[in-house]
Amino acid sequence: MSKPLDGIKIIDFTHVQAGPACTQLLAWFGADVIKVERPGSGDVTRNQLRDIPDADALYFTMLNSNKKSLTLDTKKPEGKEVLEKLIRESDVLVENFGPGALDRMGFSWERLNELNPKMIVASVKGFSDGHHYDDLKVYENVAQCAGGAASTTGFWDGPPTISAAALGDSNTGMHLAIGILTALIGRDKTGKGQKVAVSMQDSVLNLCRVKLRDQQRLDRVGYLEEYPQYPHGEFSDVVPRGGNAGGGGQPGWILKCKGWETDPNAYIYFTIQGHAWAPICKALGKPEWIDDPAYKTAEARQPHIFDIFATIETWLADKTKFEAVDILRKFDIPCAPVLTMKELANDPSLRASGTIVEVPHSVRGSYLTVGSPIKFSDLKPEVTASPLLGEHTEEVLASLGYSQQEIFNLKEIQAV
Ligand code: CAO
Repeated sequence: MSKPLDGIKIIDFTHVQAGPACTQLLAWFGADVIKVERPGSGDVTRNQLRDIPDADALYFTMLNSNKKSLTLDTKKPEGKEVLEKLIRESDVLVENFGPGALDRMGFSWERLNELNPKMIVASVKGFSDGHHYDDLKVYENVAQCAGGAASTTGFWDGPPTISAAALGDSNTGMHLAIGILTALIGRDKTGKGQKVAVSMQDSVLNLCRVKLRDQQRLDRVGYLEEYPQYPHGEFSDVVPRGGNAGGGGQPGWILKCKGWETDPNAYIYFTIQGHAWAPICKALGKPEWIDDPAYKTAEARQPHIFDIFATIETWLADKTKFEAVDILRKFDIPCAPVLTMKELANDPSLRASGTIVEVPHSVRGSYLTVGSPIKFSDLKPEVTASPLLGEHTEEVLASLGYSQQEIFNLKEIQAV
């Protein structure tokens, strides 16, 4: 079956997570993604957090499916020559090296544009060009701190907290994928390539948009009525950490269910939608709350919202998280069990939808990974194994016109 990105050739000069997440997505949708890796070692994640000796780590396999691997020492003149050939016939180059690394290698934007004016050059950096921190190397948690996520995550009486979700890495990769696809559509109109840059700080901040909303509301009125600090606690002049409070206009919290004393994940998230107050009262067996002036409106409920949550927890005490959700869903209440990775890995719905997939691998046996979260009516992305280091070196070099002898020579001088 043909795929929308068939025929788009991408030089994947990425490593760790942010860049590989982007190119993996494009590979699922049909792009020919050639991962360029340093001979002998390759992407550092091949070796990080290994669970099977001598097999590529899951960190690598889960971010590099559907790609080819070409080993190439791009600091050697012979390696540079191969890369130049590849650049001349590719559509996109994606990189997430530390600041200045590509320039030092001799492949500045100007040089790349000269080699192939139609090529899109896409980069991830920690901070945007010209930012006062643009010389910094950045990993996930650094970005979460710099992008406003850490100062607004966690509980008010604890330290700034990092989210387990890869807001800095994979999220930035997704932003970059959107930028690349936009530039490809732009190229269809202009015939020209362009530079696409996404910073991890900006991508985190983009997801923290509602917190910037809250800062401005706080500046204006001095309080934030949906935060647990309202109305009994104090507000300073910065957006506080709100624990598990709902971020929009719907109060919500994580509530204990049966078994919470021994199971750290026996919880549900419960949302109190304003217009769903009557069904909530019915579900909880509290019909008298429906018209009680102390409960009837969101404004009346807010001062004692935690007493309401405590009442709901009493109702939950003899129900597992799954039983509770099965009851509450009948009343149209937005809620979900707090699911563990083990539960998600074995969830039949996620297996059926291709969100969790099992991928055969020649060295590991098989492994689980997250498939495409984007579903199409005319495309079913198939996830294939990540490549072994240099698995496609000969194939790619031959496609560039190198003879067997020339490939042998490149290997001899360890340029590939
Ligand atoms: N052949 C020869 N050299 C190669 C090569 C190849 N195929 N591929 C990479 N290299 C070289 C680069 O030229 C560079 O060399 P110099 O520093 O001498 O110029 C070096 O390898 C890579 O440097 P780096 O700064 O990218 O790597 P690092 O491990 O020191 O830093 C990271 C890693 C992620 C902090 C940094 O790359 C970075 O800040 N990237 C941008 C932000 C980013 O994407 N972070 C997210 C990572 S996911 O958590």
